[in-house]
Amino acid sequence: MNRMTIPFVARADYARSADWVAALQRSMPAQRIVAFDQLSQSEKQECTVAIVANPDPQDLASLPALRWVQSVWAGVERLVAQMGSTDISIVRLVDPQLAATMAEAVLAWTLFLHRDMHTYAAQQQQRQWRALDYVRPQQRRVGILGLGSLGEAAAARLVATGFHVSGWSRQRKQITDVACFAGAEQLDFMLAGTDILICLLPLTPHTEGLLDARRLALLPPDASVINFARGQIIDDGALRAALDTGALKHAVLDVFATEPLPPEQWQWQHARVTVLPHCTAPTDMGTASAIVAENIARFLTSGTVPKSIDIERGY
Ligand code: NDP
Ligand code: OXD
Repeated sequence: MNRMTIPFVARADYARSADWVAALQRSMPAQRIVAFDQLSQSEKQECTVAIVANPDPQDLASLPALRWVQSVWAGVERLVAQMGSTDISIVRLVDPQLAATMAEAVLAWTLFLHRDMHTYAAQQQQRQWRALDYVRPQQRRVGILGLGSLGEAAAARLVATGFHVSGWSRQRKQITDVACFAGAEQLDFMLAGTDILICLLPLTPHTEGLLDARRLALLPPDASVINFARGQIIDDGALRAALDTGALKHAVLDVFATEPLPPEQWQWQHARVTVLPHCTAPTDMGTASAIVAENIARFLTSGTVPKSIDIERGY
């Protein structure tokens, strides 16, 4: 089989391009992996597959033979939105290591809220010596929005730690020890019984602004929110209002409508907000490169494009 040239396409300012090209090359020694800006005009005519990290769609448009792109990120919502209707298949990263990393982060920040670490940090600022009542994990109701590759792994981790776990997806799922819900009405029901709400949904036209003022108000008093998915899924004004009044106890936010979060944004200074710099589940270059290499090898031997996202559905 001829050596194929496969471009790695990322935004011009992406700092890790060279590292990715090296890692991907190591996992696919029989192919030639090359940064997009190193491609010659004739090579551009021939590329049928590209590996991407949040690419500029115009770069992809300059590859006329392109059949599919493999993202090294799990979330491809920006690419889907920017590509619009397209014949190019978009394959996102599905990596058990990524799911394990996310599940670890979900457990860590759920415990942060469950054991009131934010309250103790605030009390320390006031030199206040006050022990809060202990709540067993079995008494804490954790609800997960999105039971895909990340949500399901997170649910398993929370169940193993003893939490009372429920989850919501588009199609109702069956997961051992997880109360599963689907559809708009069941979402309202689930929210009313959720102390810690974790968002692991993709951003789509259906999920944008999903957690609005009405739905946030369904959460019981003292509930908290964790958003590890995409900022636009929670209505920013509604979240701020619920935190201002104390209707929501705390929010752990790893994702924002604009990233990096601009210095003037309210979340930085809000006493009830923990800001994280989109760091909860970084892609592991080693495991991801191996998965990408397998997908590309299968394509080269059988012509099979891996399962791609459904453009209509948005994820
Ligand atoms: P999946 O596609 O595997 O899972 C998505 C889940 O959301 C599925 O359970 C799906 O339901 C559900 N869902 C989608 N739309 C709706 C809807 N309208 N109503 C109800 N449920 C819905 O995605 P992943 O689990 O791999 O990733 C989820 C998101 O996590 C990514 O899109 C990305 O935004 C984010 N992410 C964040 C990272 C970080 O570091 N902060 C790292 C990686 C990803 P169904 O099962 O019925 O299809
Ligand atoms: C991803 C992310 O989608 O980091 O991989 O959000």
